[in-house]
Amino acid sequence: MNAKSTAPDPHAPIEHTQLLIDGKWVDAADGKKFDVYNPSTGEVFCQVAEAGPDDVDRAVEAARAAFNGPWSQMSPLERSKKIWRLAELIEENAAEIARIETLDQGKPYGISLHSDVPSAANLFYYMSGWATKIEGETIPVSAGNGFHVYTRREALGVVACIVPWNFPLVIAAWKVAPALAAGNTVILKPAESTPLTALMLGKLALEAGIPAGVLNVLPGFGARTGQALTEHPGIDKVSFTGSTATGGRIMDAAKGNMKRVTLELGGKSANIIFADADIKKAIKGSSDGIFFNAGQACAAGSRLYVHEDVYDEFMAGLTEMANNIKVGDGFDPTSEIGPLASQQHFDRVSGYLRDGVDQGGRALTGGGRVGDKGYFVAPTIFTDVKPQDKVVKEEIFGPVVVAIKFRDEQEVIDMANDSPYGLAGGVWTSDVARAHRVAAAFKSGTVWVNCYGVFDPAMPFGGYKMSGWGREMGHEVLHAYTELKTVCVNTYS
Ligand code: TXE
Repeated sequence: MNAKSTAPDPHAPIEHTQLLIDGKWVDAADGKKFDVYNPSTGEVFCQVAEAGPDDVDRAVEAARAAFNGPWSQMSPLERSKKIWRLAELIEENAAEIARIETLDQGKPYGISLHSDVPSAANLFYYMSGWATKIEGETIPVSAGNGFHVYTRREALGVVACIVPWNFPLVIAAWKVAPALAAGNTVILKPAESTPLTALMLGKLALEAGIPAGVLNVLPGFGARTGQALTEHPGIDKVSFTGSTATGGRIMDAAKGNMKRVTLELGGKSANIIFADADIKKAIKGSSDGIFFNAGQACAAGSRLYVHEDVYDEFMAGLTEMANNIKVGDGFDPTSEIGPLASQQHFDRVSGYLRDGVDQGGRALTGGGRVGDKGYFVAPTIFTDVKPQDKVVKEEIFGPVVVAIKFRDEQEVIDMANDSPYGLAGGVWTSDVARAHRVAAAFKSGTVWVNCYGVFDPAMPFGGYKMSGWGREMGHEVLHAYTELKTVCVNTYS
C-alpha cells in the first residue's frame, strides 16, 4: 500500500455541486439538496443538488437529443480523440480530483492520487482506441447463393450508469468510457455518499469537447433518483455496480421496456494459500487483497483458506502486517487506510464484528473501531469460524477477513466454491499445474495466481452466480454497450 503523498488543503471550496444536464449546471427542479459527509470526521462539508424524477426526464431528453444529434454524427475518430482528451484532462486535474475523492470517500489522498485517478484516466485512454474499432462481420450462409449477410454493431442509445461509493471515480470510468466509445450517451448517477468526482468528470468531459447532453450527471439517492432512472422508458440500458439486493431491484425496474442490464454485484472471494507458496509474498498480497480501501472492494479476498502446514507461519505474518497498518484520516500523509465511507456502512460492518464474536469466532487482531470520531475500523482477522457463520457467508465489505485451515486441494476447492457469489479468487502456489487446475475449478469471473487485486482496462471483470451479469473492461465490454444487427441482402435481383 503506497498511500503516502503530500496532502492538499481539504477545506478548499468545492467547485461543482449542481446537477449537470445538457451541458449546464442546474439546481434540482424541486430545489432539493442533500448533505455530504466527510467520513474521517463525520461532519457535513457540502451540500449537493438531489435529482428527482423531473430532472431524470430532463436528462433523458438531453441525452436522447445528443444521441440522435452531435454524438452520432461525429466520426469514430473524432469521438476517439475527445475521449482521449478527457483522459488527459483527468491526469491534468489529478490533484483536485484526488482531493475531492478523499474528502468524500475517505481513502488516503496518496491512494486517490496514485491509484484511483490514473486508473480512471487509463480506462478512458484504453477505451478511446476502441471507438474506431467497433466492427461487424460478413457471414457466409447456406440459405441460398445470392445472399450477402453481414452484422453491424450499433450503439444502444441512452445508458444510465449507477455507481457505488467504494471507487466512485474508477467505477464511473469502467462504465462511462466504454459507453461513450461505443457511441452511446450517458446519465451518470453517483452514490449519495460520494457524488463529487462524478460531477468533476462531467465538467472535464465538456472541456474535452464532448458535446452537451452526451454525459449528464445526476447525484441523488438510490430509491428516488436511481429508481426513476431504472424505470424510465427513455433509457435503453442500465449498467450498475452495487449490492446484490439492489441489483435484483434494478432487474425488476428495468423490465418495463426490457432495458439491457449489466450488473456487477457483491462478492465473498476466496484466497487460497497452498503449502508450497512463497509465504512472504502470499502474506503481503493477501493483506493488500483484503485491507486495501478498508476492505471496501467487491473483489476483496475476504475468505482466506490456508494449508495446515503453513497456517501458523502465515497467520503470524498476516497478523503482524495487519497490526502495522496505519488507519487514519485520508489527509494525514501517514495513513494507509482510511475510514469506511459512511455512518450507515460503519454501522453495518460493526454489526458483523459483533456477529463474528457472538457466533464463536476469535479476532486475532482488530475487532472494533479506531478512535472516537469518523468511521474507522481496525483491520480484523477472524479465526475459529464455522462455514455457516455470517462472517463466512456474507459480504462484509470492510477490513475483515476470515481464516480457515485446509488439508487437500479438492477440499479447498469445494469450500471456495461454496458461496452464492463468484466474483474473484486467489491462489498462491509454486506448482504450475496446480495453479491452472485450481484456476479452472474456481466458479468465479477472475482468478489471480500468485497475486491479488490486479486490474487493467484490458482485463474483463465481472461475476459468476449472484455476483452479477456481464463483464466490464477489455474489448468484451463493448458487447454490453452495443446491439448486434444482422443484415441480409438479396443480390439476385
Ligand atoms: O449499496 P447499493 P449500499 C455491497 C456491500 C455493501 C452493500 C450495501 O456489501 O455493504 O452492498 O451498500 C444506488 N435503484 N456493495 O446500500 O444500494 C445507490 O444510490 C437504482 C458492493 O450502498 O447497491 C448507489 O448509487 N439505484 C458493491 C448504488 O446503487 C439504486 C459496491 C449502490 O448502492 C437503488 C457497493 C435502486 N432501487 C456496495 N438503490 C460492489 N459490487 O462493489 C440504491 N441504488
